[in-house]
Amino acid sequence: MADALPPDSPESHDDTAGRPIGRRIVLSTIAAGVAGLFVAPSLQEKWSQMLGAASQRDPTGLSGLLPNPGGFRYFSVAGSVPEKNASTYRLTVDGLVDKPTTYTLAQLGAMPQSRVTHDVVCTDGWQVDDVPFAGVPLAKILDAAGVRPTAKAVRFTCFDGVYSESLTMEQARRPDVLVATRMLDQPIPHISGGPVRLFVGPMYFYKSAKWLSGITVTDEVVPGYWEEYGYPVDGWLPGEEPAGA
Ligand SMILES: Nc1nc2c(c(=O)[nH]1)N[C@H]1C(S)=C(S)[C@@H](COP(=O)(O)O)O[C@H]1N2
Ligand SMILES: [Mo]
Repeated sequence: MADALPPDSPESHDDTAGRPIGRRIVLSTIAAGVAGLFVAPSLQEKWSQMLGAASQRDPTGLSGLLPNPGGFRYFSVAGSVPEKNASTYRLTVDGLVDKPTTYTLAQLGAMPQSRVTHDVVCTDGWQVDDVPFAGVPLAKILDAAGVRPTAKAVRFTCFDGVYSESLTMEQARRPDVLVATRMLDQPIPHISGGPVRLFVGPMYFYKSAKWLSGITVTDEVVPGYWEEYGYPVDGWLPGEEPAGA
């Protein structure tokens, strides 16, 4: 919820001059400049079909130019993001591990899979209830890499070249944290951060980094992209914070 954020965070609802560029301004820029009138409608059509949900339009009509199936709002801090597929996608795991590894999509698919259904909640005020995500529990990937005793946290990077996120080691090992390859029981489309995105069920959706390409085990939490602008590093949804955390 917005009131969980610092008053002048980039997602606050009273953007004024002099503050960092607000989220809705970024969204508008994407709508007007990148997705544009030409590309967006066909994507929107495709997505509505793929995800079997009606698209929605906002009152300004601006974000309505973006694919918005089932109530999801497309967000990217990067203006354009390269598309990756089964032959070009790679996930690297490195840092404080005994066995740095690079995974293909097929290799991720061969690992133990898990399905987690959770409400998706953005700090901007939109929410989609009971969204199933599936993929490899992050804990399995950490185990396979052999996390060293000095490790305290995990840093996530993305092939958009800009976004990053972080979790403590304890958070990262929760069963509701996935390296997700499926969303709504379908492969994750590019626009939703596919082919692989992080899914952190118990936290605000900004923690669920799209277009995941790097997992680096670190000795301390490295605040992620929005966290540099004042977002809580521990992005627990209301009621999800474990006692004593
Ligand atoms: N790489 C990347 N991941 C990201 C973001 C982003 O801008 N870039 N935005 C975050 C935020 S604030 C939200 S609400 C969700 C939006 O995911 P969606 O576009 O699938 O709705 O992605 C999160 N992960
Ligand atoms: Mo968000």
